[in-house]
Amino acid sequence: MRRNHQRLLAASLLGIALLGCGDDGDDDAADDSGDEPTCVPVAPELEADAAEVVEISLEEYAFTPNAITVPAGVVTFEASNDGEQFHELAFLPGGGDVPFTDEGEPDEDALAEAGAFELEGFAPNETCNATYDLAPGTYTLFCIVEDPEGEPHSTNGMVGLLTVE
Ligand SMILES: [Cu+2]
Repeated sequence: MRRNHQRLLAASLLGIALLGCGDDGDDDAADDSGDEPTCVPVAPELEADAAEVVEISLEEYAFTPNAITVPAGVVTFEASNDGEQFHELAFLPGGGDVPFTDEGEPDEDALAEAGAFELEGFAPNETCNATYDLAPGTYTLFCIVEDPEGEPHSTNGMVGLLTVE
């Protein structure tokens, strides 16, 4: 499912690039790279209710900080992609390891069953916010965007621990 998503994303980026050739007048002047933003914020309408804003840096292959404690309730994660690849910020309620299938792929069914949720992957040099109303417990933070060798970033150590008190 994620692979399909990435293919679609690649196709849509290509589409944007092609459209861009004949549509220079609509370029976003505020974005000096000229690229379309890839961030899809989660629940921006809840940000005003956030009791805490957590800044987190995403890069190859780590979250910084990689251990975070927040109070239960509405929390905004302000995620900066400081790396050179796309990164996501995904949450696995209950903590523990990211589940994998027998084929060695991240187990999307098991993740869905566990109630995993995510800030979708976004491009380098972007900052993207995700706001959630969090219940107490532990959550594994992870990124399973694939590296150039096709390995999920989590396998390279891109994991962390969120404790909600
Ligand atoms: Cu990543």
